[in-house]
Amino acid sequence: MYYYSFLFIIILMMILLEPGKSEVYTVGDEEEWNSDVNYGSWSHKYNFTLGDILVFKYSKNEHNAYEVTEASYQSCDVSNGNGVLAKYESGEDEVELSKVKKYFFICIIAGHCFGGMRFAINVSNVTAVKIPESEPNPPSKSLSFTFAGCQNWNLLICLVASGILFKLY
Ligand code: CU1
Repeated sequence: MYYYSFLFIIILMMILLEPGKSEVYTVGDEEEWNSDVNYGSWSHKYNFTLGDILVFKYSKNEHNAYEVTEASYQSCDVSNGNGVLAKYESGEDEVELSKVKKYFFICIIAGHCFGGMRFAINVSNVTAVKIPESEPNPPSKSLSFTFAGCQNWNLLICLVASGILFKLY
């Protein structure tokens, strides 16, 4: 019986912790952050939520990853630093999506942005999206035949049910 309680707690924890888990996405997946990759289609593969992390992997000095405004994303123009919100240039940049908003990323090396090294993503709030999934969990109902659960049941039915379960275990 102790073993089953322990198992139940583990399962419950997995269910409760799952919605808040942040994901780590390597931009471009195995193709990483490079020329000749269609990042428009890459960015539509996933639902990005608050707290997720984007990792830009590329050869330092060959590329970079700038977070820019929508205008600079459209024009590929960040001359004089216009429209730049953040600069990432290490070659392995981790960018936490810490705001619910639309993010725009480009590479500012000449020709790369127009060549395809740009994408936009919509970051949504975890709780707003995941609420339907965390509604009453069926597992907790099927495991409510404990003595504590007897308060909610006709005592006789409950004791019989508990007796059956004890024999089964
Ligand atoms: Cu580039």
